[in-house]
Amino acid sequence: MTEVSGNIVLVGETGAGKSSIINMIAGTKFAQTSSGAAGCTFQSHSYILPMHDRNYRFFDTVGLDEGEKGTVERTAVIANLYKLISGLDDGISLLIFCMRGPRIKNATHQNWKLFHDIICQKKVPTLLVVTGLENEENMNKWWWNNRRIFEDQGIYPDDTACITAIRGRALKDGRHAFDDHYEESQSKIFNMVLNRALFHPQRVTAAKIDWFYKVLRSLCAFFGWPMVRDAKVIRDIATLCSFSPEETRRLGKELGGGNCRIM
Ligand SMILES: Nc1nc2c(ncn2[C@@H]2O[C@H](COP(=O)(O)OP(=O)(O)OP(=O)(O)O)[C@@H](O)[C@H]2O)c(=O)[nH]1
Ligand SMILES: [Mg+2]
Repeated sequence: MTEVSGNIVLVGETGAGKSSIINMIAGTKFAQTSSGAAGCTFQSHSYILPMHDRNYRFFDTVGLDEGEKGTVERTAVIANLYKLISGLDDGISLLIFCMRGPRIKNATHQNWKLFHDIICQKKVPTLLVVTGLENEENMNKWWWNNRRIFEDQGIYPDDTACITAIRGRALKDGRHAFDDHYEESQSKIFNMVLNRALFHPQRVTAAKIDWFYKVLRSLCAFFGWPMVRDAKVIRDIATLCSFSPEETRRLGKELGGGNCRIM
């Protein structure tokens, strides 16, 4: 069996370039990418990829965005996050937070808080990777020019890579428009992962239901969703997450303030 040195989770809004970064690390097209308006990755996928003489398991997650979501989609987003994180019994070594530059969106701040502060409880080193910087003469300069905006919003990454995650269109000579930026980006990502991934991964789900409840509450607050109180929705979440009857009862009590009959 392949020995894996750690789990690395990529998060960020839909279209940020998470799947493209996985492909860049793999050196081949493993993960599906999409230029369409709708999100492309609907379920988290994991890939074991070699980096020098180590193997890491990379998780390509479902992108979150600010769009209108119905109860069903909302439930699925929450359940997917839960399944992914709670399934990592051997912990997380690194979080890679992706965003699409050069413009900074509101969702960036919300997603950072959700993943870095709440889900990973500030325990896991977090890299900020800004994609879409192929038109910058010097990609690193983007960070020097914009760093203050991030710090003003409480975003302090452990390291940052300003990159181009695609090679761009093919040119007549067989090369591609962004080959130079792409290759520079690839080596940045490799170095950062090897330097920053923890040797001793952090487990982040000590008390399942308490943690789940906190995540749910924050998701609702950030995205302006009404807090989940409906018994059927709670039952759906419990089924999607494979909670035991006792866990389902506790979740219902937390969410419904004890008055909610859910079984
Ligand atoms: N110009 C440019 N396009 C990029 C870059 N990175 C990714 N893209 C393109 O942006 C689109 C979305 O990229 P994905 O890698 O599918 O994004 P994702 O974060 O996996 O999106 P979801 O799966 O929907 O969450 C694709 O068409 C990519 O080719 C980049 O650095 N520059
Ligand atoms: Mg994707």
